[in-house]
Amino acid sequence: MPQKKFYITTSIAYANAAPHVGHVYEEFIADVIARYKRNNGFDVFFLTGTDEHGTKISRTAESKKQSVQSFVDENAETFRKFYDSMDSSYSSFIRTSDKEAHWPGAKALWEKLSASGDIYKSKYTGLYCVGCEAYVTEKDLVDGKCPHHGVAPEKIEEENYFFKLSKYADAVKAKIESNEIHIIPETRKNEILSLFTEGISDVSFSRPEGQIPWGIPVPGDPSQIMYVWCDALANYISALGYGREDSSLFDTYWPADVHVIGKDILRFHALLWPAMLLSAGLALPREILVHGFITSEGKKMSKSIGNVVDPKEYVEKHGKEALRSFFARDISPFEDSDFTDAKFLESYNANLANGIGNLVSRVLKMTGQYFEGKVVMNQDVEVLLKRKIETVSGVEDTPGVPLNYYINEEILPAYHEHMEKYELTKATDTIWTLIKRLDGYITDYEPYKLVKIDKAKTEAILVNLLYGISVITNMLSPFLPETSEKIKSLLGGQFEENGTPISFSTKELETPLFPRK
Ligand code: ME8
Repeated sequence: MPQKKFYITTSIAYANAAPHVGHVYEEFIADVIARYKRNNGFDVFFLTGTDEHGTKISRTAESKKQSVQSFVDENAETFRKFYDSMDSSYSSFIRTSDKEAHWPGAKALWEKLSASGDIYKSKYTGLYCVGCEAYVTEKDLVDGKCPHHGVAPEKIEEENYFFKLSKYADAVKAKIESNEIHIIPETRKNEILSLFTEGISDVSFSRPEGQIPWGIPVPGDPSQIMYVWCDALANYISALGYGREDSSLFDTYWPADVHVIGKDILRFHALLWPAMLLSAGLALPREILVHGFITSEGKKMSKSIGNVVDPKEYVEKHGKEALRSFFARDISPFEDSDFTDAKFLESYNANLANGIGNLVSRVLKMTGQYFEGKVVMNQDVEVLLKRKIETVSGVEDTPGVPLNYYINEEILPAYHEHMEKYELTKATDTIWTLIKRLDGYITDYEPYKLVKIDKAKTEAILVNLLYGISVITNMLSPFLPETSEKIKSLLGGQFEENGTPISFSTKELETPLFPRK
Protein backbone atom coordinates (compact mmCIF):
# COMPACT_ATOMS: atom_id res chain seq x y z
CA MET A 1 0.00 0.00 0.00
CA PRO A 2 1.44 3.44 -0.82
CA GLN A 3 2.39 5.50 2.19
CA LYS A 4 -0.15 8.12 3.20
CA LYS A 5 1.24 11.62 2.78
CA PHE A 6 1.11 14.39 5.34
CA TYR A 7 2.01 17.98 4.50
CA ILE A 8 2.55 20.35 7.43
CA THR A 9 3.74 23.96 7.38
CA THR A 10 4.64 26.70 9.81
CA SER A 11 4.03 30.32 8.92
CA ILE A 12 7.13 31.99 7.53
CA ALA A 13 8.63 34.44 10.00
CA TYR A 14 9.67 37.95 8.98
CA ALA A 15 13.42 37.83 8.60
CA ASN A 16 13.96 41.18 10.27
CA ALA A 17 15.56 40.00 13.53
CA ALA A 18 16.64 36.80 15.26
CA PRO A 19 13.87 34.28 16.04
CA HIS A 20 11.83 35.05 19.13
CA VAL A 21 10.23 32.51 21.41
CA GLY A 22 6.90 32.62 19.52
CA HIS A 23 8.60 31.57 16.29
CA VAL A 24 10.45 28.81 18.08
CA TYR A 25 7.29 27.55 19.74
CA GLU A 26 5.48 27.41 16.40
CA GLU A 27 8.39 25.48 14.90
CA PHE A 28 8.26 23.12 17.88
CA ILE A 29 4.53 22.37 17.46
CA ALA A 30 4.97 21.60 13.77
CA ASP A 31 8.03 19.47 14.49
CA VAL A 32 6.21 17.42 17.14
CA ILE A 33 3.31 16.74 14.79
CA ALA A 34 5.66 15.92 11.89
CA ARG A 35 7.63 13.47 14.04
CA TYR A 36 4.48 11.87 15.41
CA LYS A 37 3.09 11.35 11.91
CA ARG A 38 6.38 9.87 10.71
CA ASN A 39 6.39 7.49 13.66
CA ASN A 40 2.96 6.39 12.51
CA GLY A 41 4.10 5.58 8.99
CA PHE A 42 3.15 8.76 7.14
CA ASP A 43 5.27 10.20 4.35
CA VAL A 44 5.68 13.66 5.87
CA PHE A 45 6.73 16.89 4.20
CA PHE A 46 7.36 19.62 6.75
CA LEU A 47 7.90 23.13 5.41
CA THR A 48 9.25 26.13 7.25
CA GLY A 49 11.09 29.26 6.19
CA THR A 50 11.30 33.05 6.22
CA ASP A 51 9.24 35.90 4.80
CA GLU A 52 11.73 38.36 3.39
CA HIS A 53 9.83 41.05 1.48
CA GLY A 54 7.72 44.01 2.53
CA THR A 55 8.11 47.51 3.82
CA LYS A 56 9.02 46.55 7.39
CA ILE A 57 12.05 44.56 6.30
CA SER A 58 13.34 47.03 3.74
CA ARG A 59 13.03 49.88 6.25
CA THR A 60 14.79 47.95 9.01
CA ALA A 61 17.65 47.11 6.64
CA GLU A 62 17.86 50.75 5.59
CA SER A 63 18.00 51.92 9.20
CA LYS A 64 20.93 49.56 9.70
CA LYS A 65 22.57 50.91 6.56
CA GLN A 66 22.70 47.42 5.13
CA SER A 67 21.61 46.13 1.74
CA VAL A 68 18.25 44.41 2.11
CA GLN A 69 19.53 41.20 0.55
CA SER A 70 22.48 40.85 2.92
CA PHE A 71 20.22 41.74 5.86
CA VAL A 72 17.71 38.99 5.06
CA ASP A 73 20.50 36.54 4.17
CA GLU A 74 21.94 36.98 7.65
CA ASN A 75 18.61 36.72 9.45
CA ALA A 76 17.36 33.76 7.44
CA GLU A 77 20.57 31.93 8.30
CA THR A 78 20.08 32.74 11.99
CA PHE A 79 16.56 31.27 11.83
CA ARG A 80 17.67 28.15 10.00
CA LYS A 81 20.55 27.55 12.40
CA PHE A 82 18.35 28.02 15.42
CA TYR A 83 15.72 25.61 14.10
CA ASP A 84 18.53 23.11 13.46
CA SER A 85 19.84 23.58 16.98
CA MET A 86 16.34 22.78 18.29
CA ASP A 87 16.32 19.54 16.24
CA SER A 88 13.51 20.71 14.00
CA SER A 89 12.99 17.97 11.43
CA TYR A 90 11.80 20.28 8.61
CA SER A 91 12.04 18.89 5.09
CA SER A 92 12.58 22.23 3.38
CA PHE A 93 13.32 25.83 4.34
CA ILE A 94 11.77 28.32 1.90
CA ARG A 95 12.94 31.91 1.56
CA THR A 96 10.70 34.32 -0.31
CA SER A 97 13.63 36.30 -1.70
CA ASP A 98 14.80 33.12 -3.44
CA LYS A 99 14.25 33.88 -7.11
CA GLU A 100 14.57 30.24 -8.13
CA ALA A 101 12.65 28.45 -5.41
CA HIS A 102 9.88 30.94 -4.64
CA TRP A 103 9.36 33.57 -7.32
CA PRO A 104 8.15 31.30 -10.16
CA GLY A 105 5.40 29.88 -7.91
CA ALA A 106 4.31 33.29 -6.63
CA LYS A 107 4.15 34.64 -10.18
CA ALA A 108 2.35 31.58 -11.55
CA LEU A 109 -0.27 31.93 -8.84
CA TRP A 110 -0.76 35.63 -9.66
CA GLU A 111 -1.21 34.72 -13.33
CA LYS A 112 -3.86 32.15 -12.40
CA LEU A 113 -5.82 34.70 -10.36
CA SER A 114 -5.51 37.14 -13.22
CA ALA A 115 -6.67 34.52 -15.76
CA SER A 116 -9.73 33.90 -13.57
CA GLY A 117 -10.60 37.58 -13.94
CA ASP A 118 -9.98 38.23 -10.25
CA ILE A 119 -7.25 40.88 -10.53
CA TYR A 120 -8.19 44.42 -11.53
CA LYS A 121 -6.62 47.86 -11.33
CA SER A 122 -8.15 50.54 -9.16
CA LYS A 123 -7.33 53.46 -6.97
CA TYR A 124 -6.60 52.69 -3.34
CA THR A 125 -7.16 55.37 -0.79
CA GLY A 126 -6.74 54.24 2.75
CA LEU A 127 -4.47 53.26 5.58
CA TYR A 128 -1.57 50.85 5.82
CA CYS A 129 0.10 49.57 9.01
CA VAL A 130 3.70 48.68 8.23
CA GLY A 131 4.06 46.70 11.47
CA CYS A 132 1.15 44.45 10.46
CA GLU A 133 1.97 44.70 6.75
CA ALA A 134 -1.77 45.11 6.36
CA TYR A 135 -4.35 47.54 5.03
CA VAL A 136 -6.38 48.75 7.97
CA THR A 137 -9.49 50.85 8.48
CA GLU A 138 -10.41 53.45 11.09
CA LYS A 139 -12.34 50.86 13.09
CA ASP A 140 -9.18 48.72 13.48
CA LEU A 141 -7.51 51.59 15.35
CA VAL A 142 -7.46 52.70 18.97
CA ASP A 143 -6.95 56.46 19.39
CA GLY A 144 -5.91 56.61 15.76
CA LYS A 145 -3.14 54.05 16.33
CA CYS A 146 -2.68 50.39 15.48
CA PRO A 147 -3.41 48.51 18.75
CA HIS A 148 -0.64 45.98 18.00
CA HIS A 149 2.13 48.40 17.17
CA GLY A 150 1.04 51.62 18.86
CA VAL A 151 1.81 53.56 15.71
CA ALA A 152 -0.50 55.57 13.47
CA PRO A 153 -0.91 53.88 10.09
CA GLU A 154 0.32 55.55 6.91
CA LYS A 155 -2.13 57.17 4.52
CA ILE A 156 -1.91 55.75 1.05
CA GLU A 157 -3.40 57.01 -2.19
CA GLU A 158 -2.25 55.11 -5.21
CA GLU A 159 -3.22 53.08 -8.26
CA ASN A 160 -2.94 49.38 -7.34
CA TYR A 161 -4.04 45.98 -8.47
CA PHE A 162 -6.86 44.52 -6.42
CA PHE A 163 -7.90 40.92 -5.78
CA LYS A 164 -11.62 40.10 -5.85
CA LEU A 165 -11.75 38.70 -2.36
CA SER A 166 -15.44 39.58 -2.01
CA LYS A 167 -16.32 37.16 -4.82
CA TYR A 168 -15.15 34.20 -2.71
CA ALA A 169 -16.39 35.26 0.73
CA ASP A 170 -19.51 33.08 0.71
CA ALA A 171 -17.68 30.04 -0.62
CA VAL A 172 -14.91 30.33 1.98
CA LYS A 173 -17.43 30.84 4.77
CA ALA A 174 -19.29 27.67 3.74
CA LYS A 175 -16.04 25.65 3.69
CA ILE A 176 -15.20 26.83 7.19
CA GLU A 177 -18.69 26.18 8.52
CA SER A 178 -18.69 22.64 7.13
CA ASN A 179 -15.14 22.01 8.46
CA GLU A 180 -13.92 21.34 4.94
CA ILE A 181 -11.31 23.79 6.14
CA HIS A 182 -11.11 22.70 9.76
CA ILE A 183 -10.02 25.51 12.04
CA ILE A 184 -8.65 24.37 15.40
CA PRO A 185 -9.59 25.30 18.10
CA GLU A 186 -13.30 25.94 17.70
CA THR A 187 -13.04 29.43 19.28
CA ARG A 188 -10.86 30.55 16.36
CA LYS A 189 -13.35 29.11 13.90
CA ASN A 190 -16.08 31.19 15.52
CA GLU A 191 -13.85 34.23 15.50
CA ILE A 192 -13.27 34.02 11.76
CA LEU A 193 -16.93 33.26 11.04
CA SER A 194 -17.97 36.42 12.86
CA LEU A 195 -15.76 38.39 10.48
CA PHE A 196 -18.02 37.54 7.57
CA THR A 197 -20.95 39.32 9.15
CA GLU A 198 -19.07 42.61 8.73
CA GLY A 199 -18.91 42.11 4.96
CA ILE A 200 -15.75 41.32 3.02
CA SER A 201 -14.18 43.86 0.65
CA ASP A 202 -11.68 43.33 -2.13
CA VAL A 203 -8.05 43.72 -1.16
CA SER A 204 -5.26 45.76 -2.65
CA PHE A 205 -2.75 43.24 -3.97
CA SER A 206 0.15 45.36 -5.17
CA ARG A 207 1.90 48.64 -4.57
CA PRO A 208 3.77 50.98 -6.93
CA GLU A 209 7.39 50.05 -7.35
CA GLY A 210 8.42 53.55 -6.24
CA GLN A 211 6.71 53.03 -2.87
CA ILE A 212 7.99 49.56 -2.13
CA PRO A 213 10.85 48.45 -4.33
CA TRP A 214 11.70 45.29 -2.34
CA GLY A 215 9.46 42.45 -3.50
CA ILE A 216 8.26 40.45 -6.49
CA PRO A 217 7.30 42.45 -9.59
CA VAL A 218 3.76 41.86 -10.83
CA PRO A 219 3.85 39.62 -13.92
CA GLY A 220 3.43 41.81 -17.00
CA ASP A 221 3.68 45.08 -15.05
CA PRO A 222 7.01 45.60 -13.27
CA SER A 223 5.89 49.10 -12.23
CA GLN A 224 3.93 47.30 -9.48
CA ILE A 225 5.22 45.03 -6.70
CA MET A 226 3.11 42.24 -5.21
CA TYR A 227 1.58 42.88 -1.80
CA VAL A 228 3.76 41.03 0.71
CA TRP A 229 0.97 38.72 1.92
CA CYS A 230 0.07 37.68 -1.63
CA ASP A 231 3.72 36.77 -2.14
CA ALA A 232 4.16 35.17 1.30
CA LEU A 233 1.10 32.90 1.23
CA ALA A 234 2.29 31.48 -2.08
CA ASN A 235 5.27 29.94 -0.23
CA TYR A 236 3.14 26.95 0.73
CA ILE A 237 2.95 25.89 -2.91
CA SER A 238 6.05 27.51 -4.42
CA ALA A 239 8.21 25.46 -2.07
CA LEU A 240 6.71 22.31 -3.57
CA GLY A 241 7.61 23.37 -7.10
CA TYR A 242 4.30 24.94 -8.13
CA GLY A 243 5.02 27.07 -11.22
CA ARG A 244 8.38 25.39 -11.74
CA GLU A 245 9.38 22.74 -14.24
CA ASP A 246 9.50 19.99 -11.66
CA SER A 247 6.27 20.11 -9.70
CA SER A 248 6.37 16.51 -8.50
CA LEU A 249 6.42 17.53 -4.83
CA PHE A 250 3.36 19.69 -5.41
CA ASP A 251 1.58 16.79 -7.10
CA THR A 252 2.44 14.51 -4.18
CA TYR A 253 1.86 16.72 -1.16
CA TRP A 254 -0.65 19.49 -1.94
CA PRO A 255 -3.09 20.25 -0.28
CA ALA A 256 -1.57 21.01 3.11
CA ASP A 257 -2.90 18.73 5.80
CA VAL A 258 -2.26 21.41 8.38
CA HIS A 259 -1.01 24.99 8.42
CA VAL A 260 0.32 25.87 11.89
CA ILE A 261 -0.05 29.60 12.57
CA GLY A 262 -0.44 32.11 15.39
CA LYS A 263 -3.71 33.81 16.25
CA ASP A 264 -2.76 37.18 14.73
CA ILE A 265 -2.53 35.84 11.19
CA LEU A 266 -5.72 33.80 11.14
CA ARG A 267 -7.55 36.17 8.79
CA PHE A 268 -4.88 35.84 6.12
CA HIS A 269 -4.88 32.05 6.31
CA ALA A 270 -8.56 31.34 6.78
CA LEU A 271 -9.96 33.93 4.39
CA LEU A 272 -7.46 35.37 1.92
CA TRP A 273 -5.48 32.18 1.25
CA PRO A 274 -8.51 29.93 0.62
CA ALA A 275 -9.98 32.62 -1.66
CA MET A 276 -6.75 32.74 -3.66
CA LEU A 277 -6.72 28.95 -3.94
CA LEU A 278 -10.36 28.86 -5.07
CA SER A 279 -9.62 31.51 -7.67
CA ALA A 280 -6.64 29.47 -8.92
CA GLY A 281 -8.68 26.24 -8.94
CA LEU A 282 -6.39 24.59 -6.38
CA ALA A 283 -7.33 22.32 -3.48
CA LEU A 284 -7.83 23.88 -0.03
CA PRO A 285 -5.82 23.15 3.12
CA ARG A 286 -7.53 20.60 5.35
CA GLU A 287 -6.73 22.07 8.76
CA ILE A 288 -5.47 25.31 10.24
CA LEU A 289 -4.05 24.94 13.73
CA VAL A 290 -4.05 28.29 15.50
CA HIS A 291 -1.82 28.62 18.55
CA GLY A 292 -1.98 31.39 21.13
CA PHE A 293 0.66 33.90 22.12
CA ILE A 294 3.45 33.44 24.62
CA THR A 295 3.49 36.25 27.12
CA SER A 296 6.26 37.13 29.54
CA GLU A 297 5.52 37.87 33.19
CA GLY A 298 1.86 38.18 32.15
CA LYS A 299 2.55 40.88 29.56
CA LYS A 300 3.02 41.08 25.83
CA MET A 301 6.75 40.84 25.14
CA SER A 302 8.24 44.13 24.16
CA LYS A 303 11.69 45.59 23.95
CA SER A 304 10.59 48.75 25.74
CA ILE A 305 9.23 46.79 28.73
CA GLY A 306 12.40 44.71 28.61
CA ASN A 307 10.59 41.40 29.13
CA VAL A 308 11.53 39.68 25.87
CA VAL A 309 12.28 35.99 26.36
CA ASP A 310 15.30 35.01 24.30
CA PRO A 311 15.00 31.33 23.33
CA LYS A 312 18.70 31.19 22.55
CA GLU A 313 19.61 31.98 26.16
CA TYR A 314 17.47 29.11 27.40
CA VAL A 315 18.96 26.63 24.97
CA GLU A 316 22.49 27.72 25.83
CA LYS A 317 21.88 27.56 29.56
CA HIS A 318 19.59 24.55 29.92
CA GLY A 319 19.73 22.67 26.61
CA LYS A 320 17.31 22.28 23.73
CA GLU A 321 15.49 19.38 25.37
CA ALA A 322 14.74 21.51 28.41
CA LEU A 323 13.13 24.18 26.23
CA ARG A 324 11.21 21.56 24.23
CA SER A 325 10.03 19.98 27.47
CA PHE A 326 8.80 23.32 28.80
CA PHE A 327 6.88 23.97 25.57
CA ALA A 328 5.44 20.46 25.71
CA ARG A 329 4.35 20.55 29.33
CA ASP A 330 3.56 24.20 30.04
CA ILE A 331 2.64 26.08 26.87
CA SER A 332 -0.91 25.51 25.68
CA PRO A 333 -1.16 24.84 21.95
CA PHE A 334 -4.40 26.84 21.79
CA GLU A 335 -4.43 29.55 24.45
CA ASP A 336 -2.03 32.30 25.48
CA SER A 337 0.55 31.06 28.00
CA ASP A 338 3.02 32.79 30.22
CA PHE A 339 6.78 32.16 30.08
CA THR A 340 8.69 33.02 33.24
CA ASP A 341 12.05 31.91 34.49
CA ALA A 342 10.55 30.52 37.69
CA LYS A 343 7.98 28.47 35.78
CA PHE A 344 10.68 27.17 33.48
CA LEU A 345 12.87 25.95 36.35
CA GLU A 346 9.95 24.47 38.25
CA SER A 347 8.91 22.57 35.14
CA TYR A 348 12.47 21.42 34.51
CA ASN A 349 12.89 20.03 38.00
CA ALA A 350 9.46 18.40 38.22
CA ASN A 351 9.29 16.85 34.77
CA LEU A 352 12.89 16.20 33.83
CA ALA A 353 15.15 16.01 36.90
CA ASN A 354 12.68 14.45 39.37
CA GLY A 355 10.46 12.92 36.70
CA ILE A 356 11.84 11.00 33.78
CA GLY A 357 15.51 11.49 34.76
CA ASN A 358 15.10 10.07 38.26
CA LEU A 359 12.95 7.12 37.18
CA VAL A 360 15.38 6.03 34.48
CA SER A 361 18.35 6.41 36.77
CA ARG A 362 16.81 4.29 39.56
CA VAL A 363 15.68 1.48 37.29
CA LEU A 364 18.98 1.28 35.42
CA LYS A 365 20.88 1.27 38.68
CA MET A 366 18.86 -1.63 40.14
CA THR A 367 19.11 -3.65 36.94
CA GLY A 368 22.86 -3.09 36.89
CA GLN A 369 23.36 -3.94 40.55
CA TYR A 370 21.11 -6.99 40.84
CA PHE A 371 21.40 -8.53 37.37
CA GLU A 372 24.52 -7.02 35.84
CA GLY A 373 22.26 -5.23 33.42
CA LYS A 374 20.72 -8.35 31.90
CA VAL A 375 17.11 -9.28 32.50
CA VAL A 376 14.99 -11.54 30.36
CA MET A 377 11.34 -12.12 29.82
CA ASN A 378 10.69 -15.70 30.78
CA GLN A 379 7.33 -17.35 31.12
CA ASP A 380 6.98 -16.42 34.76
CA VAL A 381 7.72 -12.83 34.01
CA GLU A 382 5.19 -12.84 31.24
CA VAL A 383 2.54 -14.14 33.55
CA LEU A 384 3.52 -11.53 36.10
CA LEU A 385 3.37 -8.78 33.50
CA LYS A 386 -0.17 -9.75 32.79
CA ARG A 387 -1.40 -9.93 36.35
CA LYS A 388 -0.91 -8.13 39.59
CA ILE A 389 2.20 -8.97 41.55
CA GLU A 390 2.38 -9.66 45.27
CA THR A 391 4.20 -7.02 47.21
CA VAL A 392 7.00 -7.81 49.63
CA SER A 393 4.73 -7.35 52.57
CA GLY A 394 2.48 -10.01 51.11
CA VAL A 395 -0.47 -7.77 50.34
CA GLU A 396 -2.11 -8.96 47.13
CA ASP A 397 -1.35 -5.74 45.16
CA THR A 398 -2.36 -2.18 45.37
CA PRO A 399 -5.62 -1.37 43.67
CA GLY A 400 -5.19 -1.03 39.97
CA VAL A 401 -4.59 -3.09 36.91
CA PRO A 402 -1.59 -5.02 35.54
CA LEU A 403 0.96 -2.76 33.91
CA ASN A 404 0.70 -3.82 30.30
CA TYR A 405 -3.08 -3.74 30.43
CA TYR A 406 -2.89 -0.26 31.90
CA ILE A 407 -0.47 0.86 29.18
CA ASN A 408 -2.30 -0.68 26.25
CA GLU A 409 -5.86 -0.02 27.31
CA GLU A 410 -5.59 3.27 29.13
CA ILE A 411 -2.41 5.22 28.55
CA LEU A 412 -1.73 4.68 24.85
CA PRO A 413 -5.30 5.23 23.56
CA ALA A 414 -5.52 8.49 25.53
CA TYR A 415 -2.11 9.58 24.27
CA HIS A 416 -3.00 8.92 20.62
CA GLU A 417 -6.38 10.57 20.92
CA HIS A 418 -4.78 13.76 22.22
CA MET A 419 -2.00 13.67 19.64
CA GLU A 420 -4.49 13.33 16.79
CA LYS A 421 -6.29 16.42 18.09
CA TYR A 422 -3.01 18.33 18.57
CA GLU A 423 -3.70 18.52 22.32
CA LEU A 424 -0.01 18.36 23.00
CA THR A 425 0.02 19.27 26.69
CA LYS A 426 -2.71 16.70 27.37
CA ALA A 427 -0.79 14.08 25.39
CA THR A 428 2.27 14.71 27.55
CA ASP A 429 0.08 14.46 30.68
CA THR A 430 -0.44 10.80 29.77
CA ILE A 431 3.35 10.30 29.57
CA TRP A 432 3.94 11.82 33.00
CA THR A 433 1.01 9.87 34.42
CA LEU A 434 2.79 6.72 33.32
CA ILE A 435 6.06 7.98 34.82
CA LYS A 436 4.27 8.48 38.15
CA ARG A 437 2.70 5.06 37.88
CA LEU A 438 6.13 3.48 37.43
CA ASP A 439 7.49 5.45 40.39
CA GLY A 440 4.55 4.12 42.38
CA TYR A 441 5.28 0.61 41.14
CA ILE A 442 8.76 0.81 42.66
CA THR A 443 7.31 2.08 45.93
CA ASP A 444 4.69 -0.67 46.02
CA TYR A 445 6.87 -3.63 45.12
CA GLU A 446 10.09 -2.51 46.75
CA PRO A 447 12.46 -4.41 44.44
CA TYR A 448 15.37 -3.22 46.62
CA LYS A 449 13.99 -5.35 49.47
CA LEU A 450 12.49 -8.12 47.38
CA VAL A 451 15.83 -8.89 45.74
CA LYS A 452 17.02 -10.48 48.97
CA ILE A 453 14.00 -12.78 49.14
CA ASP A 454 12.96 -13.63 45.60
CA LYS A 455 15.27 -12.87 42.69
CA ALA A 456 12.92 -14.21 39.97
CA LYS A 457 10.15 -11.91 41.10
CA THR A 458 12.54 -8.98 41.31
CA GLU A 459 13.55 -9.67 37.74
CA ALA A 460 9.90 -9.68 36.75
CA ILE A 461 9.42 -6.31 38.37
CA LEU A 462 12.44 -4.82 36.65
CA VAL A 463 11.33 -6.18 33.27
CA ASN A 464 7.99 -4.53 33.89
CA LEU A 465 9.66 -1.24 34.72
CA LEU A 466 12.03 -1.37 31.75
CA TYR A 467 9.13 -2.23 29.49
CA GLY A 468 7.21 0.75 30.88
CA ILE A 469 10.18 3.03 30.27
CA SER A 470 10.56 1.74 26.72
CA VAL A 471 6.92 2.66 26.08
CA ILE A 472 7.66 6.10 27.51
CA THR A 473 10.57 6.57 25.10
CA ASN A 474 8.22 5.92 22.17
CA MET A 475 5.65 8.36 23.48
CA LEU A 476 8.32 10.95 24.19
CA SER A 477 10.11 10.72 20.87
CA PRO A 478 8.17 13.48 19.05
CA PHE A 479 8.71 15.84 21.98
CA LEU A 480 12.21 15.02 23.22
CA PRO A 481 13.83 13.12 20.35
CA GLU A 482 17.35 13.23 21.76
CA THR A 483 16.39 12.08 25.27
CA SER A 484 14.21 9.36 23.84
CA GLU A 485 17.08 7.98 21.73
CA LYS A 486 19.51 8.22 24.62
CA ILE A 487 17.26 6.26 26.97
CA LYS A 488 16.49 3.67 24.29
CA SER A 489 20.19 3.04 23.83
CA LEU A 490 20.64 2.63 27.60
CA LEU A 491 17.78 0.12 27.83
CA GLY A 492 19.11 -2.17 25.11
CA GLY A 493 15.64 -3.64 24.73
CA GLN A 494 14.74 -6.46 22.38
CA PHE A 495 11.08 -6.80 21.51
CA GLU A 496 8.76 -9.08 19.64
CA GLU A 497 6.89 -7.54 16.75
CA ASN A 498 3.84 -6.88 18.91
CA GLY A 499 6.00 -4.91 21.34
CA THR A 500 6.32 -7.60 24.04
CA PRO A 501 9.77 -7.35 25.55
CA ILE A 502 12.18 -10.29 25.08
CA SER A 503 15.11 -8.98 27.08
CA PHE A 504 16.96 -5.88 28.23
CA SER A 505 20.66 -5.34 28.28
CA THR A 506 21.05 -2.10 30.15
CA LYS A 507 23.87 0.35 30.67
CA GLU A 508 24.08 2.58 33.70
CA LEU A 509 24.01 6.34 33.45
CA GLU A 510 27.37 8.00 33.83
CA THR A 511 25.91 11.37 34.66
CA PRO A 512 22.30 12.28 35.43
CA LEU A 513 20.14 12.85 32.35
CA PHE A 514 18.86 16.08 33.86
CA PRO A 515 20.76 17.40 36.90
CA ARG A 516 18.55 19.25 39.37
CA LYS A 517 18.63 23.06 39.16
O1 ME8 B 1 3.26 37.07 10.61
N1 ME8 B 1 3.80 33.95 20.80
O2 ME8 B 1 5.52 36.74 10.56
P1 ME8 B 1 5.90 37.04 12.08
C1 ME8 B 1 3.52 32.98 19.92
N2 ME8 B 1 5.54 36.75 7.95
N3 ME8 B 1 3.58 33.15 18.58
C2 ME8 B 1 3.93 34.35 18.13
C3 ME8 B 1 4.26 35.41 18.99
C4 ME8 B 1 4.18 35.17 20.39
N4 ME8 B 1 4.47 36.10 21.31
N5 ME8 B 1 4.56 36.49 18.22
C5 ME8 B 1 4.45 36.07 16.93
C6 ME8 B 1 4.29 36.86 10.00
N6 ME8 B 1 4.08 34.80 16.87
C7 ME8 B 1 4.26 36.61 8.51
C8 ME8 B 1 3.68 35.22 8.26
S1 ME8 B 1 2.89 33.27 6.60
C9 ME8 B 1 2.55 33.14 4.96
C10 ME8 B 1 3.53 34.88 6.80
C11 ME8 B 1 3.82 33.98 15.67
O3 ME8 B 1 7.37 36.90 12.14
C12 ME8 B 1 2.83 34.63 14.75
O4 ME8 B 1 1.53 34.42 15.22
O5 ME8 B 1 5.30 38.32 12.53
C13 ME8 B 1 3.12 33.89 13.46
O6 ME8 B 1 2.40 32.67 13.39
C14 ME8 B 1 4.62 33.63 13.54
O7 ME8 B 1 5.01 33.88 14.89
C15 ME8 B 1 5.42 34.52 12.61
O8 ME8 B 1 5.19 35.89 12.91
